[in-house]
Amino acid sequence: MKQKIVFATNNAHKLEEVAAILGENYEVLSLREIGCHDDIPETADTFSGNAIQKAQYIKEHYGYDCFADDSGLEVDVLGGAPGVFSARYSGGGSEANMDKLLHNLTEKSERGAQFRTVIALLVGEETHLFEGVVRGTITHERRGEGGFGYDPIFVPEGYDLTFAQLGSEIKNRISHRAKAVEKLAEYLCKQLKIEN
Ligand code: ITT
Repeated sequence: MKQKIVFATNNAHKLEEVAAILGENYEVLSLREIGCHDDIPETADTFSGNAIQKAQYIKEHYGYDCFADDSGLEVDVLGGAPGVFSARYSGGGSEANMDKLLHNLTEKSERGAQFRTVIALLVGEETHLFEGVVRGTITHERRGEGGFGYDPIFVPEGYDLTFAQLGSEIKNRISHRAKAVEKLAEYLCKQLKIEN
């Protein structure tokens, strides 16, 4: 039987990626599927703080064991910005966020960056954190149509194409989210074996 688990996110792209990475043994329930249409608060100043806050909100208001991720892009030469503000960097959507970032990197040759995800899993009274990082560089212009957020301007280390060009199969194997979700899956799998 599939193990049901709630993913506390309003981002449909993240939900799709995580369901694909977790694979057939899990049924990942969206917030809509548990009847939640709330704007979940996200006011901490760290990824882990925000991930815990989002998961705790669902646990407190809806009673489900669940996990949430907080993630973002950290650019070396900008001191780790946009970081926890990745979704709200420009005040507009993804296009405006990329415009602002490319503008802030104009004429900068040092373009190292990383995507980072922290997943908080709340089961019973326990909280567990899982982290994933992928290093790469920021391009000078958008390339590719796939993915979401900053994917068209991020080239992961070891590749020449952006996440948006590489497609979901490769991204879901090497991304920050993939690395964190693999650790989550390993943990859930171990728990399941202990319980049965
Ligand atoms: P939830 O809080 O509802 O989960 P969100 O989109 O607000 O959804 P975050 O707070 O974690 O998610 O913000 C992450 C932002 O960082 C996201 O909106 C993107 O702009 C960027 N980001 C995170 N992971 C990404 C990825 O895999 N590819 C491209 N951009 C990503």
